[in-house]
Amino acid sequence: MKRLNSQLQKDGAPLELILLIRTLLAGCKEISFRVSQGALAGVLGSTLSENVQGETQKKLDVISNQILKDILKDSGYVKAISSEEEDDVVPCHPDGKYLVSFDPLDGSSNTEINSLIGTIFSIAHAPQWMEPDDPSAFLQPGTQMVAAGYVLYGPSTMLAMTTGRGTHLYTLDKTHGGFLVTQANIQVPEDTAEFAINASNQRHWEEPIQNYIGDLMAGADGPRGKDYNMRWVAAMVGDIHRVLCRGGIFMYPFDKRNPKKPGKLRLLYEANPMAFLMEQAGGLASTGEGRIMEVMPSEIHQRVPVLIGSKNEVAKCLEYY
Ligand code: AFP
Repeated sequence: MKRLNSQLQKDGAPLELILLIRTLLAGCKEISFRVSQGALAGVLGSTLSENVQGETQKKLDVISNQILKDILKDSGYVKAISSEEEDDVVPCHPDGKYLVSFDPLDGSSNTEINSLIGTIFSIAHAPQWMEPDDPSAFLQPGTQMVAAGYVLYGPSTMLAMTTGRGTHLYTLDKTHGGFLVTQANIQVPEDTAEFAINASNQRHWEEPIQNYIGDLMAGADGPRGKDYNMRWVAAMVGDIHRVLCRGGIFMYPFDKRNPKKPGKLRLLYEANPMAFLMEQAGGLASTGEGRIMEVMPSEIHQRVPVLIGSKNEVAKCLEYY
């Protein structure tokens, strides 16, 4: 099986980017180890603090954030970091060539039930003019990403990653500590009969998504003429992994509750990296109004609506908008 390095070289990734990715993944391996220790290592449960989003932080949120922050700051490859768990950007090395954005532990409520969680990341070039503590350099559209991926801490630890030459799946071989390619150039099936949405929010949705989901629920008796199944992991990383592997549509749509929060998911840490992975695997990723990767961020913690997955199903959903 091909190793991470060989795949990245084959895809034409520059040496410094390869070294940065290896550094980031070394941090993820440590997170994977801590996660697998669970209650034995005392890493489960909540802290008494809240993050900038007003969410109570889990111990594993804080631990994972610290691991990634420390390893990336020390590496010298990174000029600044933005993290879902940090209020502001974290300045790193003044000569670092890259910017890294991450959600250190996506789906952290799942830690309490030993269910799927993961780390989501994206990498972009750091402009030369940028001061390491300047957040404005992070305000670039997702089309500027040079790499993105997630590490899924499940029954096996898996990595899905793209550097713009296809999306590849890797599995962590814990016997020697390396990620091996277990599926190169994964292609998302274009059609599907599976969807993922938190239906408890239905009364807050806008009309297009109400109508679309209504038609899916009507199944074989409705206009779509077939029965659909529904799945919800409560960790985007788990839902997107399923969609990448066997097709589907994942939605966290615009929701009328709070106009300041157009959707729940964060553009930089969740929507953009997943959109890059999905597009590179032949899928689509939209806000309902346009391509996720073309959204110009106005602030680092910005939230966006997300409709992502199998090409024909996302296209069908967009017809309702
Ligand atoms: P946490 O990491 O704070 O648990 O949030 C996970 C998440 O942002 C995303 O991964 C899920 O798809 C979504 O929230 C689940 O949200 P609800 O099930 O609460 O609607």
